[in-house]
Amino acid sequence: MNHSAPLPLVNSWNEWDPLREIIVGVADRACFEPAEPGYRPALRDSDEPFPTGPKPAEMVDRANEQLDGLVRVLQGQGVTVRRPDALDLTRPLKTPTFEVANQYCVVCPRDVMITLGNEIVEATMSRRARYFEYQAYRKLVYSYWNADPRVAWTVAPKPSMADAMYREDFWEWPLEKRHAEMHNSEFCVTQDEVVFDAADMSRFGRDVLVQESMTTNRAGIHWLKRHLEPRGFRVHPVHFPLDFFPSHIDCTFVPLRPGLVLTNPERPLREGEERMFHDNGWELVEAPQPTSANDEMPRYCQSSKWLSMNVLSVSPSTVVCEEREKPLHDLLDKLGFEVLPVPFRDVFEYGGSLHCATWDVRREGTMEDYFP
Ligand code: DAV
Repeated sequence: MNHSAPLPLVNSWNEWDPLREIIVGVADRACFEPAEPGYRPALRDSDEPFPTGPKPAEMVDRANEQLDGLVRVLQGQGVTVRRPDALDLTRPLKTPTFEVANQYCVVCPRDVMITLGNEIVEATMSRRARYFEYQAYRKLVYSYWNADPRVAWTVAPKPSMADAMYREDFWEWPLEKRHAEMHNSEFCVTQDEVVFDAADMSRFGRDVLVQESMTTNRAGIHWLKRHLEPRGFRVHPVHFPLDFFPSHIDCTFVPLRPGLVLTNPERPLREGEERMFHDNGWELVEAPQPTSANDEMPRYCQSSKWLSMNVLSVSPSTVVCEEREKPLHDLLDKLGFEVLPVPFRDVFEYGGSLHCATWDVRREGTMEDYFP
């Protein structure tokens, strides 16, 4: 790399190169996620209805404290940290094609925004309550885009999110139908419109994995292919057929450095899809069981226990992990990583852990070909 030329302000080609600048979410004014055709929040421990409306102030404060703790750890590593705008998320939304009672939160930029080299891509999103979440990041995007002509900015086509875009009976499918449909990768979103969340992607230099899921359909992957492949990327659709409710790849398949991916032992890749890794000498290492079972996750958390592996790389040798996940710390230690433990469980009910709650804007490095 040429060290005399400063990096473009937006420059991130993979999940692990040395981190220079990152966005960390904020919990201010967050609401409970509303039920909608693309989503059915539920309590694990009771049949009571899932709460609605704004989250109580003390919950928001607890999450913000932990988000601020992550910010301090990253700053301690010399990383520039910026934050999105706290939108007013509490009012009902009405567009020509849908209505929803309120928005959700701006805690998880990873779901909405992705850096692909020197380009920022805003995802289409898949849920009504998250349709306008990009607005929280627009000031940041403009600041990068105005300051550096090398920065590209693309907004993916917004879907209608009308009733017909969804298969609402998905949520009531009996287990047998779920088994059958899962192999066709058919979930709650139909294939008629381009739909993807940014967090279904994982970046490996020239190669970008995209998970087909509840939040990313085949039309979405097709759009990404047609957008990215002329720019020198290769887009690989991937599937984890044992995950009945797949959403976002970063609790399932998590690259940590060239040659090493942390994998989910309960969610193997579809047969054949691991070939590019084996053929190129990459090691797939299974994550240990999380320290909490699914029913021990925080009460309003809708994610699985595998938030344990939702780690954030500061460099190819330094990884931020949730502080309770000691078995994972030990594994990473054995693999030669320095682990920075951070308490983060109060953030889980906002949709994710350390990787979800961030969006890396600038890392060192350039487009490498790890799978020649
Ligand atoms: O395993 O529940 C959660 C992803 C959160 N954005 C899971 C995936």
